Amino acid sequence: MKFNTKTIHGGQQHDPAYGSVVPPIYQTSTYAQSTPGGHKGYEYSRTHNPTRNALESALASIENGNYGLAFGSGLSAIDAVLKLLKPGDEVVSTNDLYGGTYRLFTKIYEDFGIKFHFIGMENSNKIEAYITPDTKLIWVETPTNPMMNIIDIVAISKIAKKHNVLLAVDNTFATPYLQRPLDLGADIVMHSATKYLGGHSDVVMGALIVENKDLAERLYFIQNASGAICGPQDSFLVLRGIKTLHIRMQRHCENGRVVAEYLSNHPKIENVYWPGFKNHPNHHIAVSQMDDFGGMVSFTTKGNNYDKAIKIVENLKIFTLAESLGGVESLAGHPASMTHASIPKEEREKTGVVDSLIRLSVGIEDIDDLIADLKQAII
Ligand code: P1T
Repeated sequence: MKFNTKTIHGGQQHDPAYGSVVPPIYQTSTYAQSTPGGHKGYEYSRTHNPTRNALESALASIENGNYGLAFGSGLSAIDAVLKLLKPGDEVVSTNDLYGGTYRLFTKIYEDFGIKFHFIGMENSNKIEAYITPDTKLIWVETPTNPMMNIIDIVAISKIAKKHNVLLAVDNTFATPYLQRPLDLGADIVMHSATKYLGGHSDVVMGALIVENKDLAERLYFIQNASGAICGPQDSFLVLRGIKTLHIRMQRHCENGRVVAEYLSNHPKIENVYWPGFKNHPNHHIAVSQMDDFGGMVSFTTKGNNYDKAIKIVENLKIFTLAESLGGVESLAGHPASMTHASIPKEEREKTGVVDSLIRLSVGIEDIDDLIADLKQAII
């Protein structure tokens, strides 16, 4: 089955009860048993729920994995991966990453005795120096949030395999429409399904997808034992979102390209971060591991003025000033004061998250309206 067919049919079957074509929302916490243990495969909805299972099968299918797991948020999915570790273990992580992920690593898991090395991974040769016998996980976000750095998944997976370390890739920005990390050698794919997978800014959800059975079993154990699952209504919504992922992503990519090119020719703009530019430092890697460049674009204005950046995001009328990304509607954010405010200023500035940085999630509206909005907003 090819990708566009998978988004609609992958891992799906008509509901066995009445043949319903769309998986019903099984809004139940529990399931009747005829005798203790005498049930139809479902006993309690933290452990299994048919609507969530339908979604988990779809997730596995679109990421070319064998097992999918859905969680109550992207961060709870990451949290489940971290629970594979124990005190004394070390993690090598991308230094430019979602602020909430950084906060989870440094404010929660460092206290549990896990050591994190945050490094720029644009040059994959740099990683090996940080790997010790205690390293158990390499955490990669690509493209990174918000600087749009591109990390070479194949190269890093070779290093991970050589040292017997798990490689997890946060595939939120690219989605499997553009990039399939398991095919590139990753062990775990993670998503904030809140974003492109859901696609309509109406659900908060996370996902993990793996190929390996033992790893899947460990993660299912954590999912059930820790309990950060998502509900059936949200599972239904994300399953519905996935069915149009391919056509939405196609338009996100088309609009993202026009916005990136418009900004790069704008006299008041200093830098535009978008992996589709030939002069993006890892454009060649983006070309090799992604099928297009996505709908996320970040930029800075000349003079790096905080107040001016705030004014620009306030001026926007069709782009909504809001946290999050990946929905059909265009959003704009100011990472330094919003999504990445939990990273200390000196740390975030090292990776380029300066005061004038603005991040756009380019939606699927008419591109002329989006360009006109940017034109009137940029001062
Ligand atoms: O918000 P949540 O569903 O818990 O997902 C966290 C997360 C993980 N990984 C990436 C790459 C993300 O972008 C996010 C969430 N990001 C935002 C809310 C944001 O505006 O960047």
